[in-house]
Amino acid sequence: MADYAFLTDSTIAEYVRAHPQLNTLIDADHLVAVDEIGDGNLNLVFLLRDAVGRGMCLKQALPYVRMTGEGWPMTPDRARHEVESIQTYYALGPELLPKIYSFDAERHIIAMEDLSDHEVWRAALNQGEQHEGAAEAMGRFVGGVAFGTSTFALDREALSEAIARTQNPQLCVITEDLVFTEPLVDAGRNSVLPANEPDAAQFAADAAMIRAMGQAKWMFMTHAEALIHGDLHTGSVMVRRSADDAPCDSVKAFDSEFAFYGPVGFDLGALFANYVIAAARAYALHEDERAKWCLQLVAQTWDSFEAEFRRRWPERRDPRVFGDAFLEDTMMRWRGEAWLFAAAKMSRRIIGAAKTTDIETLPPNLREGAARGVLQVSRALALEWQGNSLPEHLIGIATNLLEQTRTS
Ligand code: SR1
Ligand code: MG
Repeated sequence: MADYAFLTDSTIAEYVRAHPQLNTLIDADHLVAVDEIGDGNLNLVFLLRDAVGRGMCLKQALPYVRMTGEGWPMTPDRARHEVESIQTYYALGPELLPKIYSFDAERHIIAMEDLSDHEVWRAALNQGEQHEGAAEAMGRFVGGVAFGTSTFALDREALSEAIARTQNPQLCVITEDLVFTEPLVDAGRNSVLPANEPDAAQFAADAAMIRAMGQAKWMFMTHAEALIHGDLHTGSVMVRRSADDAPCDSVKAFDSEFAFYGPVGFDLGALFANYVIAAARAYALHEDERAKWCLQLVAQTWDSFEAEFRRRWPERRDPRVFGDAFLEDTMMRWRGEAWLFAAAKMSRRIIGAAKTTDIETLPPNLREGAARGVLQVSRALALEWQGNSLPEHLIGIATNLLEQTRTS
């Protein structure tokens, strides 16, 4: 039994009324819409609108995983991790984050900016929309976080305090199990189409994949480089543009409840993986030009990540040993690690729990090839992550494999 009350349509107005700082932003006595819109795996998400058109989002962490129900308990303290990480990121550059209005630590409720003039990027990609500038913005976001929350920007005491405060073991274990382990070792949560069972079996028996996932999991568990988002897939990004052919005028990262001090390549790999998944969908639908556009996002994110990190580099705290040779080594290392984490992040979405709508909403005859293609790209990246990790090489590998494996 939870020891706090869950929000419902009928208690939301009372909740807002009881919090004067919220009641000045939206009129609880004249709400014209209260919609529960949570489509993620974990939380309740309500969107409110008042009679003069003002909106607000209230997000509440449940004490269990929403996707499965009470049988999978999960700390609601994840809401604090989300709020604190957003506040940290916000201080580095507010334009890429939602505004936080309040945080209720007893009921694990975050009140934040209504972004209903934005779309979830994954939904937009699924509809064939091409939001220019979003991948570049997310690269800039990861670059800013990689520098601004790390030893390059913080003194030792502040860094140690930040690492201690942001320990997030229960959420990390989800990732360690679902992303790195279970695609190889089924814990009863895996599922694929019957036609993809041989693909999943080959994947689990692939010695290079097992070796690579060991490396990836160990890095995830031990490399406390920066306050990474921890779940930066295209469903954790909101995009907005003024017209179909206009570039994005707003891009927001949200849902950072998995944030902790981890490896920078993990967030890059999450983005790369989801671009490959979006491309697999586009290839399956024979939208080849759009598939190529999706894959180009890998280069856009990498380039803007690198540019942002290099832009900040002259401000680093300790240039005595963190010199330019170190910078080059680190960039190269992160680029390879992004391949490794991309391999993990794309395969878990095919084999394990918590799949993606990009693939799952394809009809089975097309899904078969798209799933096979993503698994083959994953295996290729796991084999080559320590070699040529230029974005163009990843794009080439994915183009060839996704084109070859699609089914009709
Ligand atoms: C049990 S949570 C499953 C997944 O949902 C989140 O979005 C994360 O990706 C997590 O792995
Ligand atoms: Mg999420």
